Amino acid sequence: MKKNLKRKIDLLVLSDIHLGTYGCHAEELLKYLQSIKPKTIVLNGDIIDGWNFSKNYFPPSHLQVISELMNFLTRGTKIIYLPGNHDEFARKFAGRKMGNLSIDNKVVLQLNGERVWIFHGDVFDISMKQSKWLAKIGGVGYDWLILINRMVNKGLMKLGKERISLSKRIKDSVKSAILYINDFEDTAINLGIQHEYNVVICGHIHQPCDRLVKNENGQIRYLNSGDWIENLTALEYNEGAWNLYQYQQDQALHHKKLIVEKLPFLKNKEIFFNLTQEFQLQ
Ligand SMILES: [Mn+2]
Repeated sequence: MKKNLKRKIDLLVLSDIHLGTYGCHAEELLKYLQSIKPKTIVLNGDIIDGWNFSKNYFPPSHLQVISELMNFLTRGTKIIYLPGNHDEFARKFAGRKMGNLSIDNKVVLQLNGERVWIFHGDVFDISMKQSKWLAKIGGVGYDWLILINRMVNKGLMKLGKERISLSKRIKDSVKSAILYINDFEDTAINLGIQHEYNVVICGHIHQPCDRLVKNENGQIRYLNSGDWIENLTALEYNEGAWNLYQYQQDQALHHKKLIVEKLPFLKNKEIFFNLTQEFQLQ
């Protein structure tokens, strides 16, 4: 039997997977998860998209991501889940621990003598606090945009033209979006320096980043794990070094076959039928 050589990683930071949305690249994420063996995983928010749950879109590949994370837990990987604004329902469990799984709002890790501060980052969104509903509409609109984008790209590919990213174009061209990203990063950096952390790690803005910042108050490394809608990125810490993983650059993985887990993903009707059978109510 061919031995499955999985890449060992001391710490993996993943965020903004947005399971349950059209934009989520669950299959690519699954391939990535199947290629690694992390000791600890920090799920840094927006893992499941609760806002879009009502649409009833949750394909098997999205369920398999959850299953794969459960497999990690049973194999001894520690998972620290820091919910974000899209999965804020889980924030009610902050401070709880169940075996290898713990839920919190933020975490401080000591890595190679460095103080590493990890949190999702929506706490900086004043607009979120003031008009949550507006932000929610924005979130749904974003998912529609991704869907329209996919159809446009299908058409473009048929015509032999290159794919485009509408949301990236909008983000890059709208001044307020650029300002927002800059503001977010500056806020995280300044707060991190103020609290004397060596590294600050966020998610939320779907903008992967790894940079060392020095200013008059001190210096810090700012990292952002990006997302699995547009950038398909993660942060890996191994043997004392950080690496911004980019699926798009990982050519070897593109050709690898996805192992589809044969799980009985039942329809609601079947689940209830089985239940009544199990209890002999029929
Ligand atoms: Mn978020």
